[in-house]
Amino acid sequence: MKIFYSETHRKHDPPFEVFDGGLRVPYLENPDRMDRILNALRATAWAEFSEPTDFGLDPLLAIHDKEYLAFLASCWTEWLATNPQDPSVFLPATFALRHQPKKPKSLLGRGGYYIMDLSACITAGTYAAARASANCALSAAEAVSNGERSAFALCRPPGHHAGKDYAGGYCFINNAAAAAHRLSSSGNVGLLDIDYHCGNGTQDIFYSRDNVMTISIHADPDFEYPSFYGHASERGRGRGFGFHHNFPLPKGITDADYIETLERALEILRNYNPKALVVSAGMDIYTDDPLGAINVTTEGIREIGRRIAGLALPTVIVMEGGYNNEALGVNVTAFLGEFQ
Ligand code: OKP
Ligand code: ZN
Repeated sequence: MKIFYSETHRKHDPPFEVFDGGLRVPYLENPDRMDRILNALRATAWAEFSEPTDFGLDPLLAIHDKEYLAFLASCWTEWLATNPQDPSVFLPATFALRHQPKKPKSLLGRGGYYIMDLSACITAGTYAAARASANCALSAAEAVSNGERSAFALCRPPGHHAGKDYAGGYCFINNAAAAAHRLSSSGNVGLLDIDYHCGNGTQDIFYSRDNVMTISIHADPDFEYPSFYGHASERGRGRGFGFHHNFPLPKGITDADYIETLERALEILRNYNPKALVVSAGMDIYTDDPLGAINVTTEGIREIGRRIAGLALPTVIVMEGGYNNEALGVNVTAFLGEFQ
């Protein structure tokens, strides 16, 4: 299997994050996650590593707002120019309620407008890392368009919380959406998000479209981040109505219940009959994940991979979350191994 990976992710290494309640903790979405996955993949017989191609800004402008991307690009330089008290991260503490969408001029104002929460802090290398991450997803999409049965985009930072014009949940550019949009030029695309958290950014980007069917299986937003999106009642808008599905899950569910929900999602995809599939593969569904509260085992993750692979579609697998670093390698290889 072709795996697209860039060392550029290391430039994004925030020194801390702020948890609910205000506690400063080491950043959970850290470079060590990639090292664990890389080590496990290198030990397999089937992993074939490639550098991503640089696809430039156009494929990103197709899914993100121009001014939002400009904000990401210039934020760091602008931040340093303000002589901040703590120059290690850009992190606004005032957030926009978009009921009255007045775009602010100041840097911190734009931060509060374009960032959803305190986990998406920007550092010197964040924009470069996010661009490289998106290029991994676009490269995997290109490989699948050129006939590969599947390809893996080893993306970091992740992308599924990044909407048209906002960052959030460790995400800045929506890698899976970039891949799906690219594939949609040659036919309908299915996008299945199995990360523990609702893929609200992906939902936002494709909400009004009928040529990318988006499905997210995740912890119920009634108790879990991202709180404002991911309910079953959110079905799409306009011509996109009926082309988005959320499957909110209760706390504590185990393999068998997860697979039952997965089968309902797969049935929708079979009926849609897309030309290609993108999987937002978050491993935080794992039972021992520090951010997760459901109990899917490594064997469960392997079975999820087997069933998705059973769709027999050209498939781009995009790395999203997963924060039990010790278990990440074994879980990712268990999942990917089913696509051989
Ligand atoms: C990113 B991905 C919950 C705080 C949540 C952000 C979580 C982002 C998850 N108390 N902080 O979907 O794995
Ligand atoms: Zn997640």
